[in-house]
Amino acid sequence: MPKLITILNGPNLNLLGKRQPEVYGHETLDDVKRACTALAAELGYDIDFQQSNYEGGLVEMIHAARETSAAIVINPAAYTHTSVAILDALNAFDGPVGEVHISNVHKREAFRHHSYVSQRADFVIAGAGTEGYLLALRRVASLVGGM
Ligand code: CA2
Repeated sequence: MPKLITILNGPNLNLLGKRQPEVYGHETLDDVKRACTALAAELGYDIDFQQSNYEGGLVEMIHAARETSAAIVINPAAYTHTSVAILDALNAFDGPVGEVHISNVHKREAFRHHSYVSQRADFVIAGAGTEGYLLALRRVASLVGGM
């Protein structure tokens, strides 16, 4: 039976492809989900792909992943820069964690340069567009494979 990888998306990412294409591109979150599902199948994994606009919702999804998933890929969106709660939840997860940002946060405003989640993430991909999700998926799969 294929192992599961949880892919989590934070606030406002439901608007992906619908606003600010100059920053986040033209692909929608459904497009990203489709591409991740196809790559995961090639790699021998199933994915649980979710989005929430609520900090507590994301915390609960991370708790659920403790029981179901071999790895987490997370784009915490604005909570990247504010959420100790998401960091604490990720610290209670045992498998690999990849942090993804569609935009290059380091080329943007100073408040986007700090990430609480990076204190837990095994790697960070920023500025690769939505392809960053696929790169992260390959990397967590190889980390799970090597564990
Ligand atoms: O670059 C990223 O992926 C971010 O995590 C996106 C967050 C931002 O707060 C982070 O600093 C960097 C924002 C997500 C909002 O996504 C939208 C997409 C389309 C239209 C409006 C918002």
